Amino acid sequence: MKQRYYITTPIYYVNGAPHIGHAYTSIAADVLARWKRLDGFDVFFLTGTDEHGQKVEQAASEMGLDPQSYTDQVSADFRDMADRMGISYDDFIRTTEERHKAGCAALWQRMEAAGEIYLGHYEGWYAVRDEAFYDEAELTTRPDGSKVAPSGAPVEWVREPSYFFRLSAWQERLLKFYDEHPDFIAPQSSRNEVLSFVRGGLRDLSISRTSFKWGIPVPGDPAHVMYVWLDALANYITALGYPDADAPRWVFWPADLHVVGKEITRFHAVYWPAFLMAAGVATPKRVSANGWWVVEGEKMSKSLGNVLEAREMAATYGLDQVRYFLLREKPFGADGNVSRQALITRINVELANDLGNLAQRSLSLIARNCSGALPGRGPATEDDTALLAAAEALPETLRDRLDRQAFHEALEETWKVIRAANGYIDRQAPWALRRTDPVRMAAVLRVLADTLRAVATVLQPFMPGSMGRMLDQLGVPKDARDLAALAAPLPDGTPLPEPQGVFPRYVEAAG
Ligand code: ME8
Repeated sequence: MKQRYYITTPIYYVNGAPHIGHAYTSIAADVLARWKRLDGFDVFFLTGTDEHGQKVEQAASEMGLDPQSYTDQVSADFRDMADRMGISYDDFIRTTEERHKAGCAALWQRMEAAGEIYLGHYEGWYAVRDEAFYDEAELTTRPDGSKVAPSGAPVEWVREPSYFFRLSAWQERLLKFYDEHPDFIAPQSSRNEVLSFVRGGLRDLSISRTSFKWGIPVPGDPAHVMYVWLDALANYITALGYPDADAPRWVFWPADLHVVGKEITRFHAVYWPAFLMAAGVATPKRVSANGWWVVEGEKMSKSLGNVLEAREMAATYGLDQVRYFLLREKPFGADGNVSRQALITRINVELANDLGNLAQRSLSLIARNCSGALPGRGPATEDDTALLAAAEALPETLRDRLDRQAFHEALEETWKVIRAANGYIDRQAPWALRRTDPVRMAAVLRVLADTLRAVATVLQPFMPGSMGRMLDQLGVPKDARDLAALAAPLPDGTPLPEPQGVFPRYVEAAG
């Protein structure tokens, strides 16, 4: 039986249009989902939208719309972004769906039945932009006397009746949990942050609000709506049919990986496992946080007008080119800069030149000199063996890197092989062998074709469209494109289609 793998993206707030930051996290999760499928796993990949709470209610009212029609519109836009960015999700959950509301109410009831919830009064600071409560000590005072959260979000004083979750009682159990699961939080910096937050002592968490209506009503007390983070986190189990343990999808729980942005690790690595343990549900295996993108050195903001839209970027530079750039440019957990120049350089040097030209040169030599059919291997030289061994090692190397979400290393390792293949083709000079030793020429071209097949196979999760086209040109049948299929060589004489460039150079429009 296939091993299962459940991976999620954050569900995005529908208070504004999707941008490259949202696309990035979804693309990273998509690469992993596609990689696991390629590696023979039974994958369930979830994404969706987070539609309740004060922030969304305010955004709807600013647009003069009722929250439901507003969220319908914005959620559809996020789904369109996911579709156009090639996100291969198995389900797209919306927190306004009945299945979610019902599952979320059930989670509340389990926590309540376990004695983990009580009614009280909340008085303290709240940042609507972060949908988060803050302690006085976490805030900074601006020169004008106003207070802001560590994220820079303005805070307001809230005073209202509220249900609380007994988070204060979970400190020791959480610390033990992190200790027993050293890989639960990545990267290390996020793990350290979470550990020091929990070691610092936990207060009970306010989990309901009464001052607005746009949320899931608290079971048995509809004057309250659930805190949007409790509502949102529950999506990861409601999408699988929680609380129905017989739901066909429930077999995927616990999640193997929650991919998130670094600013929301506290919610995923502290509150979420505590809620689950309180309700008697298994905890997820790992939370991996991505760093923050800025654009040309500046934080993206509507007022600066520098918000990058992923679909527009894909239309300008190519979808696979953008996907490649985002995962290659920085380590996943680190912050990074989207710069137009860096993007163009990667497209022209690494994609068009290193990989595109290698494929084009190899395939057109086969088309011209081997009657357009895959030549057979000859007796292997040392040079052949070294290149083939490097190519054959790729699946194992990438498995290791991708299990740690080290996307940039996975790509760097693949490019080492591509660069080695470029060195090989220059040394072997098959174009010259054509006259002097056509048998050896055919053998060299076969080594190149096999290397390209391995490279294109492992790169499919990153660049599904272009690598699919490269595998077409290499004559690899559609059902022989997973990692396991690499073990079986393609039959000699496989007819190859006319080669066509896969990665055009990006040329600046004149003027
Ligand atoms: O936090 N760089 O939703 P959200 C990198 N609804 N990643 C970025 C980014 C940037 N500049 N901007 C956004 C929420 N992201 C909650 C989540 S989950 C149960 C609920 C990505 O719409 C990053 O992954 O604010 C971040 O965590 C996510 O978008 C935040 O999306």
